[in-house]
Amino acid sequence: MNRNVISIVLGGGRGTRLFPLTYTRSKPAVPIAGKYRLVDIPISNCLNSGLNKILVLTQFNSASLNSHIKNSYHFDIFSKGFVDILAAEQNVENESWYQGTADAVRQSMKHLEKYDYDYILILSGDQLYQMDFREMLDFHIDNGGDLTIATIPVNAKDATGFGILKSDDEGNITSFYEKPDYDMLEGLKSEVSEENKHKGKEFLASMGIYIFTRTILKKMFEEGAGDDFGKDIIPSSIGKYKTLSYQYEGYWTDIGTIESFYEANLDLCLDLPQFNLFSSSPIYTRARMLPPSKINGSYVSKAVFGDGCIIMADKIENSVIGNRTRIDKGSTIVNSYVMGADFYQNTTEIVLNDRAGRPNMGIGKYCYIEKAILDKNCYIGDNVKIIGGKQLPDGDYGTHSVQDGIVVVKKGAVLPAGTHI
Ligand code: ADQ
Ligand code: ADP
Repeated sequence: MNRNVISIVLGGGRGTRLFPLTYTRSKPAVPIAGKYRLVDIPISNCLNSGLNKILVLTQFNSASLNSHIKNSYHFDIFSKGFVDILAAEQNVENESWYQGTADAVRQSMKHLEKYDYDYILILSGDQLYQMDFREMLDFHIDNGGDLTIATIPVNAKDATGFGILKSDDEGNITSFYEKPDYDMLEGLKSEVSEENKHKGKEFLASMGIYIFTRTILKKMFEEGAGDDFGKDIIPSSIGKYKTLSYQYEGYWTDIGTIESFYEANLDLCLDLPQFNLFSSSPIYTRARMLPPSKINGSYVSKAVFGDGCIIMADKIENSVIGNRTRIDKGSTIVNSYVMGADFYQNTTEIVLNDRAGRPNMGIGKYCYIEKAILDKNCYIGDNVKIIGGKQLPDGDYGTHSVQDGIVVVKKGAVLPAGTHI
C-alpha cells in the first residue's frame, strides 16, 4: 500500500492556556512525564507508524524547542527521514502570524512542495495517546477518502469543548459542529458501543487528527476554505468531498490546560496507567546520558522517576519526579509533578548557598508539597509548604500561579525558607 505521507504537528501559538509553563518556552517544548517533551508524543507516534517525514509548526519558536529537536531526532542520510521545525514567518505576501490551524498549514505548503508525498497527516501538539497511524491511513485509502478525521466517543460534559460530528453507516460524516453549545447536544448523539453508552460517551468528537489527500487539500486552499480546520475546512468539506470518520477506541487525552496537563501526568502513577510508557512502541526523546536516580531512606508509593535524581525525602506519593530532581531529607511530596532541573549545581555553589542561607536548586529540608507543578530549576528553601486546592484563588502571584487549585511554581523560581502557599 502506498503510504507516502508527510506529517505536520501543529505546535501551537503562544500556548496561553498552559501559562506559566509556556512563558519562556513554546508549547511543544513543555516537559511531560519526567523526561519527555509534549512534542515527543506525536513525533513518536509517527515514527512508530513508520512515518519519518515530520514538520513541527510553531509560532513561538524558542531555542529550547530547536535544541530538543536537533538533539533528539537524528536520521541517517539514507533513510530520507527528518523532523524539522517551521516557525511562522513574515514575508512579502503575508505579514501576519498564522491565523488558525489551517492557515498554519496553508502557509507551510510552499515548504512542502519539494517533498514527494501523496497524503498529509495533521496532528495536534498537545495530546497524549498512542496510535498507529497506518491503520487510519489504510482506512482513508481503502475507502477513497479525501479527508479522514480520527474520532473518539466522549460524554456530554466534554463534548462542548470539541468538534462533534455525526456519520452514516459507512463512516461518511454528515454533520459537524465545532464546540457546540450544551443545548445543541441532544440532536448530536451517535450510535456507539454498549460500553460507551453505559459511560455516557454518546458523542463522536474530532481528535484534531486529520489525513488529507494532497491534491484535495491544495484544492481546498485554492478555493479559500478558511483559516481553521474545525471552524471552516471540515464543515465546508462535508457533502463536497469524501469526509470520513475513523473511530478510535484507545486512550486519548487533550492536554491543553494546566488541569488536564496535571491530570495526564499524575495518571502515569497509577498501577495500570491509561497511557502505557512501558510498551514496545517507545516514546522517543533526547538521550541525556544521565546517571541512574538514587533514593535514600524515602517511603515511595505510586511515583514515577526520571533519571539522575538525588532523593532523600521522607515520602513521595502519587507524584512524577523529573530528571535531575534533588529533594532533601524530611520532605514530603504528594500528588505533584516536579519537573526537575536542566543541570546540577556544583558543590562549591551548594556550600556557599548553605552558608548564606540561600536555597539550593531542588527541594530543601522538611518541605511539604501537595497538588503542585514545580517547573524546572526551582530553588525551594527549607520548611516550605505548598498546599494546592480549591481554597486557593486562581491568579498570578509572581513566583507561582494558581489554576483550578493547582499551584504552578515558575521555572527558576526561588522560594525562601519558610514560604507558605
Ligand atoms: P482545539 O484543540 O480547540 O480544537 P486549536 O486550538 O485550533 O483547536 O488547536 C489544535 C492544535 O493546533 C493544538 O495543538 C494547537 O496548539 C495548535 N494550534 C492552534 N493554533 C495554531 C497556530 N496558529 N499555529 C500552529 N499551531 C496551532 C481542535 C479541533 C476540534 C477537535 C479538538 C481535539 O478544532 O474539532 O475536537 O482539536 O483536541
Ligand atoms: P526548558 O526545558 O525550560 O525549555 P531549555 O531547553 O531552554 O529548558 O534549557 C535546557 C538546557 O539548558 C539544558 O541543555 C541545560 O544544560 C541548559 N542550561 C540551562 N541553564 C543552565 C545553567 N545555568 N547552567 C548550565 N546549563 C544550563
